[in-house]
Amino acid sequence: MIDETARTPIPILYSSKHIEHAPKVEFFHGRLLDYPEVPVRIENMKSALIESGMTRLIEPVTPLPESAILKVHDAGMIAHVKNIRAEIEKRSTGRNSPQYRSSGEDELYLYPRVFASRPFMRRLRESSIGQHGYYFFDIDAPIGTGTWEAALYAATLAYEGAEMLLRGETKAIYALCRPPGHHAGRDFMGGYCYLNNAAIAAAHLMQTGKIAVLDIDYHHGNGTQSIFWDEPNVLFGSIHAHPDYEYPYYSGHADETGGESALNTNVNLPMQPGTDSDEFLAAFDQLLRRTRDFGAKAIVLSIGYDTYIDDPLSTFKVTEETYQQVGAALMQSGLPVLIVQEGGYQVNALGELAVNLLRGVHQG
Ligand code: OKP
Ligand code: ZN
Repeated sequence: MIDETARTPIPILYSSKHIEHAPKVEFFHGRLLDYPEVPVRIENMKSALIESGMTRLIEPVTPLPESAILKVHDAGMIAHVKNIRAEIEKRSTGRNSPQYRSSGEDELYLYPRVFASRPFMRRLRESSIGQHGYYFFDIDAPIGTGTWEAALYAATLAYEGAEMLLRGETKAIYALCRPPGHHAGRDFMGGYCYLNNAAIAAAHLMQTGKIAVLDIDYHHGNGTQSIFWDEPNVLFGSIHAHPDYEYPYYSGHADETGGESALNTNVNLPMQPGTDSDEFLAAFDQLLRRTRDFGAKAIVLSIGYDTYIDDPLSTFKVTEETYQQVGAALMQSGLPVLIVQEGGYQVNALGELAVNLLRGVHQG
């Protein structure tokens, strides 16, 4: 056994602001299900990582500069998420509040419901509610009064991680972002995501040269892909469940290879249901090869543990040791690495899976 505490600790970035974002339900095929993207996900990872003895915890207390968000996101979308708070408060306490309350006990979250989805409806409205269906592409990312702060600090963690790499303080960092970000594009949100944490970090890291964003969450990172679609200096590589059978359905195909000014800088490796550890690791090696050929100066890893065999959202069969191999392979690239948390919903396993990943990073 290696004495893990004897090595330089890996910084982990955490903020307690995420706890105030806690939707209770999602609407799925006519049923109300428990919302899978819960605060305890991050709390479990945080405790396990501290107990592992491999890490040191950093909690930023001031948010990232707004200019860093605006490199990646539309100002109107940001204003919408910030301003909708007033709409929520009005509806929670106003004279018409009872009609919006189902039980009277839970905090109110606004869910998009009417979508500006065809040219004749695609008009940005003045009202908060009118804007809601313009900026969302699905109904899975509700907004409550704590959502903006949580998203802001999740982005801050990713940005601070990028800063630490730029200062050369460390070779690897883990940002425990929540809510996740990879489904958020320049001017759209959905799939539990509001601000694209990984993209904000990558955009900041671009000052050192070309950057690779490798996304190994179970779901295709449609937001990150779209943000860097026409950007020749960012390679976006993704392993995910094939969009023929899995969310987000409209992107993630292998023939999506980049915009006209960024040909072959987008690499999608869609996988079949039942994908196992060997297939997953082989695909990850492909992404690392592409990263090397691309000449990237740093890697942002969008990590989702929803590829895990026991994840409730997954059809993959990736086992717990596999994340250690991922971590080791990642460090074999020799590049500075920022790990950004995306999905993973088997809450009781997440601590172990995160520790395994860092064990690989530590040894690799
Ligand atoms: C976010 B991330 C399951 C419904 C699934 C959206 C999935 C978003 C995944 N009951 N809806 O990529 O892990
Ligand atoms: Zn996912």
